[in-house]
Amino acid sequence: MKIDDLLQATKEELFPARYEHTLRVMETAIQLAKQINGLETEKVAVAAVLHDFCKCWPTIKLSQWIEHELNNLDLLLYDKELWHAPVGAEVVRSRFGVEDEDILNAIRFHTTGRPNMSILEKVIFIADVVEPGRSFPGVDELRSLANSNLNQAILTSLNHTIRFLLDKGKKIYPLTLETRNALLDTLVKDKKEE
Ligand code: DGI
Ligand code: FE
Ligand code: FE
Repeated sequence: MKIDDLLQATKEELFPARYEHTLRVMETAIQLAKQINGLETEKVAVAAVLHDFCKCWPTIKLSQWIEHELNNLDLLLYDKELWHAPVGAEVVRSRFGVEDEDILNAIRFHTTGRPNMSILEKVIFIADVVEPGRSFPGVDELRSLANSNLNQAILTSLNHTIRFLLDKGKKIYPLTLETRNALLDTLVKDKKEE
C-alpha cells in the first residue's frame, strides 16, 4: 500500500489532534533515520504513520481484540493506555497486509520498548516521545540525546515514564522495566568498549 493511502486511512481512524501527532512523529522519525545508515525511509514512514492506528478505539473494542486475537491476556491486567500498541500491530497486519515484522514490532512495542529493540523500533519509540508537539520538563535535552545516543534517550524517557507512574501510584508493565534493565546493561557494555 502507498504511504498516501495509509495516511488517508489513518486520518479517518484518528481524532484530528492524534492525526497531527502522527504526522509529526513521521517527520521526526524520517529526520532521525537520515543519520542512520541502512534504515529505509519507506519502512520508517509506514511504521510512524501506523504507530497509533488504534489509539482512538474505544476501550471495549481494544479489550475484545486482546481477548480474541492476541496471545497476551496479561495485558488486560495493566493500564489500557498500553493496549493500542499491540492491538495496532495486529490490526494493520490484517487491514493493510503489512507483513514486515520489523514494522509490526515497531508499532507493537512503541509504548513499552523491549530488550534488544531493532534500530527501527528505537527510532519510532523516540520520535513518538520527542516530536515537536511534546512539551514536558527535559524534552529539549531528550531531543538532542535522540540525535546523539538513541539508547540513552530511550532510557531517559523510560525513567521519566516510570517516575510518572510511581508518582501516580500506578502499576508498571513488566516489559517497561525489562526494557530499562536491558538498556542499562547495554550502556555499561558500550562504555567498557569505548
Ligand atoms: O500513544 P502516545 O500518547 O503517542 O504515546 P505512548 O504510546 O508512548 O504512551 C501511552 C501512555 O502509556 C503514556 O501516557 C504512558 C503510558 N505507559 C507507558 N508505559 C507504561 C504506561 N502505563 C503503565 N501503566 N505502565 C507502563 O509500563
Ligand atoms: Fe502510542
Ligand atoms: Fe504516539
